[in-house]
Amino acid sequence: MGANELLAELADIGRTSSGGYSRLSWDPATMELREWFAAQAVAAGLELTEDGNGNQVAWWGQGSDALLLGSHLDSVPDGGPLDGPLGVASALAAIGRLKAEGWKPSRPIAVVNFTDEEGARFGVACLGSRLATGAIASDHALGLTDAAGHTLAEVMRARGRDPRLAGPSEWLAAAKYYVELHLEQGRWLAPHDAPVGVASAIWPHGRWRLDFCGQGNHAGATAMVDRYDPMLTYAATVLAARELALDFGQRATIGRVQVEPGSTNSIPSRITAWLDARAESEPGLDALVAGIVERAETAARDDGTTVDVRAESTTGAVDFDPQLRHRLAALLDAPVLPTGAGHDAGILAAKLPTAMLFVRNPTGISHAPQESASAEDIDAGVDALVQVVRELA
Ligand code: HGY
Ligand code: MN
Ligand code: MN
Repeated sequence: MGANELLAELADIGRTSSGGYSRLSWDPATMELREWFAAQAVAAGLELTEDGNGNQVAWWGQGSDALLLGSHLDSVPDGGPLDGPLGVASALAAIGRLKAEGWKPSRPIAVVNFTDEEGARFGVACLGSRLATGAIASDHALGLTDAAGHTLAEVMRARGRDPRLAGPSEWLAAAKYYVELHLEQGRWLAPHDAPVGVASAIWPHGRWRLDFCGQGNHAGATAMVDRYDPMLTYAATVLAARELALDFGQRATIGRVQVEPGSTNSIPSRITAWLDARAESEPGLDALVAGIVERAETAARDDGTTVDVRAESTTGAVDFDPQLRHRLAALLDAPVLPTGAGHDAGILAAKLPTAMLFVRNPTGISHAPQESASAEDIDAGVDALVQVVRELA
C-alpha cells in the first residue's frame, strides 16, 4: 500500500470534534495506532519488537549497522493528521515497494514508531527516543506525571509494560544511520517550488513552566489597590515574550495556561503557564528566555506577586551529519533547510549519523487540524525515501 492509503487507515483514530487529532502517549488512540503499526509490520513481513521504553521497532533482517527509518504516531492535543504518521507510513510504504520489487538490502533495516515524541502528556518532548539514547535518566522519566497526576511508570504498568525495563536500547546503539521523513512544519519548500527538502539543523528550543502566585480574594469586595493579582503578571509576561521574540527575531509562545481556583467571582491565587521558546542559536535562546524571565520578575514586583520559573524540557542546537545531508541532498537534488520544530531525529543525531527529509507543507500549518500535504507530494516523499534506502542500504 502507498503512504496515502496507509494514512487513510488512520483517519478516524483519535479524531476530535474540530477534525483534528488527540493521540497522547499510551491513551486509547495511540494504543490503537500501535496495533495498526504491528499489523502493518506483520503484513510487510517485518519482525516486530518493542523496547523497554515502548518504542516499536519492525525489522527487515537482524543485526548491527542497521538503517533506521520511522517517526512517531502520537500527536499534540487537536493536532493534524501528518505530524509523525507521515514518516511512519512513508517508511512502511517504501519498504513495501522495495520488497515488492524483489530488492534485497545489504544491511538490516528497521521502521521505528518512537513513543511520546510530542511530550504532550508528561511534558518532556521525545521521551521515547531520549530514553532509548540515554538522553534522559529513566527514573526521572518514569516519575513524570500527567495532568491527572499519574506517573509514566503507572501508565506503562497499566498498559502491561514493565517500567523497570526502560532505559538505553541496544538496538539503537548498534544502528548505523537514522533517516526520518517528516511533514515540513512551516512554509519554506512551497515558495522554493520543491516537494521534498533535506534538513540542515534543528533550532535549540525548550519548555519552561511559570508559576505566578498572588492572593486569592473576592472579585467584588476587594478594592483594585488592595489586589495581588497573578493574572496581571501572567498577562505582562505573555506580551513581553512576544515583544522580545520579535526583537530578537526568535520565537516564543505561551499556549497552555491553568488558573486556580478558576472562579469567575474570585481574584485568582495562582496562574501556571508554559513557555515554549526557540532561537537560531543557544546564546540567542538563553538571551531570549533570560529577557522574558526578567520582565516577568519586574512585573511581579510591580504587582506584589511572585513568579517561579522551571525548565521542563530543553533541546540544544542540532546540526545534522554534514556528510550524510550533503550526500542525500545531492542524491535527491533537493534543497537543504533548517527547522524550528523538534524531532526524534534531533535526539538520535547525538548518537549516530542522522538525516531528515521534509515533505512540502503548502500552508505551513502544523499542530492544528488544518495541517495538510498533497497526495502527489506524499508520493514524492516515498519516492525520495526509496532512493535513500537504496543508497544507504
Ligand atoms: O514541538 C516540536 O517542535 C515538535 O513538533 N515536537
Ligand atoms: Mn509535532
Ligand atoms: Mn513530529
